[in-house]
Parts: sequence; structure tokens; C-alpha cells
Amino acid sequence: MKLADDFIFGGATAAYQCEGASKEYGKGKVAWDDYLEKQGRFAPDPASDFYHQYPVDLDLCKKFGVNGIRISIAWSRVFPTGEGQINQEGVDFYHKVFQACKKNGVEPFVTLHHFDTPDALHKKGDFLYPHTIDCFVNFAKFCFEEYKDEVQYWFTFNEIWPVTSGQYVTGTFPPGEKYDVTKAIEAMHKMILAHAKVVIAFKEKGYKGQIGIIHSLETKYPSDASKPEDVLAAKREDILTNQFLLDATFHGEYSAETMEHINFLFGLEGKTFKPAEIELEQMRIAAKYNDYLGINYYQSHFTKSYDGESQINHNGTGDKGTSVYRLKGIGEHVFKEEIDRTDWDWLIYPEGLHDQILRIKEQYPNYKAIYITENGMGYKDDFEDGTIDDTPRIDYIKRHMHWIGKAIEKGANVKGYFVWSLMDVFSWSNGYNKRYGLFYVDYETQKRYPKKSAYWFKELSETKEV
Ligand code: BGP
Repeated sequence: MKLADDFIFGGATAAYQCEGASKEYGKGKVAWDDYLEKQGRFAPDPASDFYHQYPVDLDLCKKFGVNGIRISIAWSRVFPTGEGQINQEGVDFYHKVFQACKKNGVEPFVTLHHFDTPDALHKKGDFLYPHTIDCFVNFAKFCFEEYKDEVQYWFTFNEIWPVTSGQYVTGTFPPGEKYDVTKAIEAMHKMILAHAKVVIAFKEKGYKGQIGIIHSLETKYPSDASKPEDVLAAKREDILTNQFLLDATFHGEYSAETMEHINFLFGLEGKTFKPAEIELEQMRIAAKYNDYLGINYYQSHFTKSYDGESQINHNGTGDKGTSVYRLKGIGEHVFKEEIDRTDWDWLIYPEGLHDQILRIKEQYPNYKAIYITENGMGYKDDFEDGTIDDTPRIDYIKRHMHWIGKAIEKGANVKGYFVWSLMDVFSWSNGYNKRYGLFYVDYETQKRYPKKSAYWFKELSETKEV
């Protein structure tokens, strides 16, 4: 099929993963700074040096048919401690980036929070500390006003479940706590509340742009659909990781089914989940205002019932087969012989994206539009004298585009697709050998090299055939 003329063929980035200059030009600390230093595996500098290379990257966008870019504004570059004093140098930097976008005909899609809460607020409990929510709303209001002539497309958060589960379940994000599912759920709820308050603030001022949120939606299938216990495991995992956030986003409250399963998980800890009515009121108002949903999709899971204690091993090195995921009260992830996976054990299953898009259309018919805000393949690219043959990545994107096309044919309103990532960037928990970019970055020289996928993507943006 042929995609619409105004379809966005974008590339995605995130401030902390591409900018570098993480401690320069007045930028305040984020929790990752100390966490990565202590871990000693890799550093956030110079990353892809986007802070200085953005003119090159935006020029490449133009040359390769990339007509949209996802960037995030680093909260601590604007407010070094998350509140109070503004860092004008940081504010000006993003003006320069947006001007370069305009010059190259690249539409900026801007995220306000991409895993990088300022350290001062993170230390007090991140979004579980109520004052963080107020600070985030102020930061958002500041950005809306400051960049109102340059930015039309906003997102509040990038991936609430992955950030909270990284913080409190898998322990791969600072503060590195493990297996505290109820803490992750409480934090998700507070982030959704922050999202709601920001959306309301945006709409009350009547800005001409649009606003939404990005969820990472990994589709959960029972390992054996004939076994009721596996069906239940997949269902419960979907509710924890997807439906909880989708209910909150589009209904402004949690359905009876969601509450039942969430309280099953709380019950295992002798606790109850009971969101305050005053919070739900805000969420209900915001639910009507979302202009679009961003879906990040990389993989699906096949879940089998599991009765033991939690046991998770994160494959952060690309040694295939080292990943273990068993979560108490939820289930266990299993590999499937017939389904290929990346070296990081991410199952390549594009049908899952199609199913997830249609699920939104059917279960949340008040959604207005969908952007696929991240999709792509982590791959150990071979750099051979500047020629990078990343055919597996092309196949990956092609297959996902094909299934997006099928969902559009069935009536889903998908308006754009952003490859993660535009250029190679560093990965939070996997470092620098897991590359995703259309453009190869030589981290020593910061020179960019278009990969085979960049040429293919250019052609795709011209033919629009998927
Ligand atoms: C998403 C994040 C991105 C990016 C991507 C790839 O969860 O929004 O920031 O990192 O996943 O993940 P990873 O770097 O772990 O391979």
C-alpha cells in the first residue's frame, strides 16, 4: 500500500543519548551521571555530540528524506536543579536546534521527559516525590511559552513503564532497585498524573500545537494459548505494562479489570492500590485532550505462567541467550524457536505492532491519531571503510512498515514513523556496541556515515510504498 503524502518519515533521538556535553554549558546533573560513573561500563560523553553536530545531523535528514525528528529537551539543561534558576545557554541551544530544523524542512517532535529527571528531584524520589510533579509542570509551561513559534508537536513523557520498571523492577536504571512492582505502579500513576496536569496546562493556554504521550507497547501473548494459566499470565503482564497506562491515558481512570489485576499484585505485598479521587479528576479531564499517542515498539513477548520469586537477568551485552525474565505474580518470558531475535534477545515480531495498533483502535476508540515514535533494530554494525551493510536492519524496518500498512488498511489512523535512531546513540543499559542509527557515528571523530539502511529509507520516503 501507499502511505499518505503527509506521512512523517522520521528519525528519533533523546537528549541524554545523543547530545553529549552532559556536564557542560550550565547543564545540571541527572541521576544517570553518578550511576553510569559508578557502574564504570560506559560514559554519556561525548555520545553522538549532537550538542555541536546538530547542523550536520539535520542536513543529513534533509538529504535522506527524513522529514521529522524526535528530540527531547533535557530538563536539567533548562532548569539545572529542576526548578528555579534558568540556564539561558540551554534555552538558546534548543532555539538553535529548532531553527536548524526549520532551515532543513524537518518537523521537530519534542519530548519533555526522556528518562532524565534532574538529580536533585530524582534523589528525593523522582515522580514519587510530589514536588517533582509541580516542577515538571512548570518546566513544561516554560517550554510551551518559550518555543511556541517553533514547536507544533509535543510529547509529555517517553515510556512510563520502561522507566519505572528500570528504576524499581529490573534495576537497570538509577536508583537500581529490583523487583518492587508495586513501587513501579505507584510511580507510573504519579507520572500519568503529571502528564494529565501538563496536558491541561497546554490546552488551557490554547496553544496552536498538539500534545500527546509515548508508551512503549510490547504485545504479550500466552506461551501456550491452550493453557488457561499462560493466558492469565499474558493478560496480567499486558495489564501491568500496557493497559494500566492506556486506561489512564484514554479513559482517565482504571477499568474494573485493570484494578482487579493491579490489586492482585498489591495483594501479594499485603497492600492496596487506591488512586486519590482528586488525581482521577485531573486524569479524566486530560483524557479528552490527547491529540495523539506515540507508540514505541521493538518486540513482543510470549509469557508462560510462573509461580516462583522474581528473577531477572538483563542481557545488556548482546550475548544472545543470556536474558532471563521471571516476575513474581506475572509470569516468565520464553523464546520461540520459530521467531528470530536480536543478539540482545529481543523477539522480532512485527505482527505484534499491528495487533497493538488495532487494539488501540478497538479498545480506546477516542484515540485521535498514532505516531510510531520508535522502532528499529539494535545491531553490531560492521564498519568497513565507511560502507555499512545493515541489511538485517532494513529487513526489520521493512517488515514492521508492512504490518503498519496492514493496520492502516484496517482503518487505524497512523500518521508517522520514527526510526530509532536517527544516528547511532548510546544505549542506557547496553552502551555503545548496540547501534540503531540510519547514520553510523564514529565516536572518536564524530564523523557520520550513511548506512545502507539510510539509502533504503530515503527511497521509502519517496515511494511511500509499504
Ligand atoms: C527505548 C528508549 C530509547 C532507546 C530504545 C532502545 O526504550 O525510549 O531511549 O534506548 O528503547 O533501547 P536500548 O537502548 O535499551 O536498546
